[in-house]
Amino acid sequence: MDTKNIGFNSKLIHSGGVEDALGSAVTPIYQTSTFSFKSADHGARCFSGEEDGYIYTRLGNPTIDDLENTLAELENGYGAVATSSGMAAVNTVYMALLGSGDHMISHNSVYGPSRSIMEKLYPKFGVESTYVDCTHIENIEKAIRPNTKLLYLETPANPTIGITDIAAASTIAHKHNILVCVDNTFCSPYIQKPLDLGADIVLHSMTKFINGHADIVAGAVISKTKEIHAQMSYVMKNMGFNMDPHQAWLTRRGLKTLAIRIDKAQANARKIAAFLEAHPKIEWVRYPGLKSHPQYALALKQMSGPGAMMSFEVKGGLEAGKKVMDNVQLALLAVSLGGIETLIQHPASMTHSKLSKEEKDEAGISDGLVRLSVGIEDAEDIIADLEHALSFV
Ligand code: LCS
Repeated sequence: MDTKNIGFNSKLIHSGGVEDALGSAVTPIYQTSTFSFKSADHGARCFSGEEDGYIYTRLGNPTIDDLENTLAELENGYGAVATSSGMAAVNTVYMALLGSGDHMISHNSVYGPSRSIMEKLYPKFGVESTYVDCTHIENIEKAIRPNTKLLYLETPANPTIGITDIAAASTIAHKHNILVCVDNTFCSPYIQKPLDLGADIVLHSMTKFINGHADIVAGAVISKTKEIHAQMSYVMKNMGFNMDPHQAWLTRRGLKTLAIRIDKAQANARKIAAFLEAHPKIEWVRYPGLKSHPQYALALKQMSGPGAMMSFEVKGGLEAGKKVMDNVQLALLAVSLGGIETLIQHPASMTHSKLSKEEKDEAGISDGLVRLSVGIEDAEDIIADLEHALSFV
């Protein structure tokens, strides 16, 4: 059916499907590396693009198409490329849009490797970057140079939960012919649609909310226009950042329950944030659903809900935070996020450990910051777990 004009929840279930000869309700796993041609001429037509047809799985596969088509519809983009990991998606964007002599501006607290590869690897290819606090929009304008090609945002940011105004940032960037990419991992399109707000590209670590079950690593890049999508597709296919069909099938299955998973995790997160904020042993809590969040009003404007990610600091800094992490029983002490299980971790020694002390300080990643990804367990049990762990402080 034509899924263009159906609602978000209906798209989660019905978009993308590739019809097969047996009428499968679910697009099957086409676990094949290659596809045979009907004739030499048919093969030539597929290669020239004269005829649509599958050639080789790195270049396209029906199970992967099912996922990519769905993602493009959910984010209101022209097209999507699915990648083997979120970092493959990040590299797809960097490689497609940046070359020797180009400059990128980004937010100072993005996922650790998204920043460290830009500062440690990309300078080898002549790419320059500036990291500023993009939650203060004037910092973006100040950082623009004549050679700036890309504004790379992550909002809410990992792990500070800082929120950048996507519409305002896109207006500034576009005045200077700069493309805007938003890492939408913390929200998913259920909560935030960066392309509708003015961005040109959206990326995801689908390892997180999109798949939602902590059983695969995956990524995606969704582009607003045909031209940008073609650039992303070229890099993905030729750098070999592609996804495996089985990985795509699992991701598409997980995606079907995105809205109901987020509804439950978010309802839990609201209760947990309120509990933590009122707790005498907690210094502060950063959660877009709390009025104390510095960008609370912006969160209400550009996100349809506060999500399920928060960070907080226990009074007593790192040692106190470690006591909490060592004494939780229901929550898993683990990196990653956006799954059905509650995860707790310490960014300064884990996900953001490759950043220098100065970079962490500048980004607001204090040694005592603890990050919580709220799952879909019973809120009372998560709260009881945190309360018990906090009793050790
Ligand atoms: N973007 C964001 C915002 C992320 O949080 C991550 C991973 C990535 C990109 C990279 O995706 P991956 O290649 O892992 O699929 N974030 C992680 C985290 O916070 N803990 O472990 C991984």
